[in-house]
Amino acid sequence: MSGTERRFFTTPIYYASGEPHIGHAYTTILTDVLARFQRQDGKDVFFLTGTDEHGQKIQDEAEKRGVEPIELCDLMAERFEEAWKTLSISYDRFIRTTEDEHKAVVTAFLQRLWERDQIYEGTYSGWYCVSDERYWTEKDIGDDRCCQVCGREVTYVEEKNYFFKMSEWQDALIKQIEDNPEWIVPEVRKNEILGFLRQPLGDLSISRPKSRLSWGIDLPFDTDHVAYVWVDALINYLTASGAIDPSQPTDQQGFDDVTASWWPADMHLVGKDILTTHSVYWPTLLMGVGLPIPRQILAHGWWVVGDTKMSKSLGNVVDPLALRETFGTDAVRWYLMREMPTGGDASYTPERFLTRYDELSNVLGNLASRAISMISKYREGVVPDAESDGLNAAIDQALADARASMDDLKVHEAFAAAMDLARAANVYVEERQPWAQAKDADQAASLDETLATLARVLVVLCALFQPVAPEKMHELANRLGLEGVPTLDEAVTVGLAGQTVTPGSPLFPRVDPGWTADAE
Ligand code: ME8
Repeated sequence: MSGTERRFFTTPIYYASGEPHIGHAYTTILTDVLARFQRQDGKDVFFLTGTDEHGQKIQDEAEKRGVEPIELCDLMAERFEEAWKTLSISYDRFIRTTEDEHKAVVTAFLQRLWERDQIYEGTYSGWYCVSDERYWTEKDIGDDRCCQVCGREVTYVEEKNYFFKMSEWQDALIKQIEDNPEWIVPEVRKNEILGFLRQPLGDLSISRPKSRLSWGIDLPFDTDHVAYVWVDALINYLTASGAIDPSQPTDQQGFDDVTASWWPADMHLVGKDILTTHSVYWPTLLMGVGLPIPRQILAHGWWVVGDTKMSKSLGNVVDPLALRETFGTDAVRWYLMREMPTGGDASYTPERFLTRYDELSNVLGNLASRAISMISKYREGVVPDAESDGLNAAIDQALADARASMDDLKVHEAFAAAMDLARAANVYVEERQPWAQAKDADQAASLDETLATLARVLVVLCALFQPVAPEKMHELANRLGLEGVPTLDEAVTVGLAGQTVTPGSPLFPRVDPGWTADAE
């Protein structure tokens, strides 16, 4: 392997029982932005997403539609892949849990747990939520007998189950969280998990009897049972990492040495609804087979409209994903990233969307248009060979702030820093007044300097905004005469003198969507 630093990012794998929606889009765009930023910063990145295709929810939905489960999964996997294409998601691998490779890794993983005496047979009796695929205790469900996550009615089941000895790993998990305060971010979520771990941790049921649910992966040691869908789903991260080779004899499958693979993941990005599965079930399962655990878990908040979590049809509210038809993909990405403080909740309103779009259009788009058109008008499109360090301090500041914010996972702040640089460049134009410099032959050298500085700042902005606005920044790079968007390091060193720029229509044109923006 090369000495380049590597980063492995994952999104949740989304249930193939329904269409992609804005919530899925948010997590996936956030992951894409982090992945693109790290690539821009010279890292070797592996970005994984995919679909979760087994379990009761899928079986029930397929039955409702009168199709086979795999037909439903094929359809939905295609829908997700199409959605990610339209939203410019640069994933490296799209995994489906019905793939043979994944099934073989799950089988090897369970076999390994079994051989390490981490699994025992028992009876489960209690309440079960089909929709969330979760067991609940009498105490959890209260008098109304409803699921604590989705509010749907739960059903009573009594069945033979295999259990993973999760309780054995409670102390190790608490130590991991306490010793590594940044392992779960944001802090409020870490504290929730620590609070949860103050109670004794139970063992985890990892199987479902085939008599009730057949759509799953067989347990290697009892084929009358399939793996619990969450265990199956979490293992996707390991499958895609390439760490495990199930075709080898059990002692050579890779459980003892993962160095030749992408494992462990650098970051699992998830919504706060699935933090327990990722920060309790998953690491303890990994401890059970003796594998390293993921390096970090980021649990973000909800997009809401009023008091409602946005994860289905929005009725009369303008769907943010539909806005891409009017404003373009990059505008939707920008809004979602800039408006939600990473980790917190955010309220979606079309008015705020427009306010954020105006920022793109009036600050960044306007700067690009005026700088390129002045180079065309005053210097026939050729970037002058002159001093270009008029905005050096602002450039250094923006790069340092953006990198620090990305390291802190404050994506909204990283792009605020990038936008501040564009603002500073607009102020520079007002101060230098290139239109006045152009009228005075004595100021030709000063005009050269102004234009060279503006060309230089545009290259840096192009590199900084690329993770959130890949389409438009690609276009901007072309207009600046570059072959592609430079990395952050290249952007500060690339020489533009003598390069020909090409004017074009506004990058972020004014559009009248039929409503007005609120005040900033
Ligand atoms: O839970 N705001 O899949 P899922 C922000 N298959 N994000 C939201 C959101 C909202 N309003 N609504 C949904 C599953 N999300 C499992 C995962 S992983 C091994 C298995 C996002 O289709 C958020 O990332 O229900 C949440 O965690 C995810 O969609 C749930 O997607």
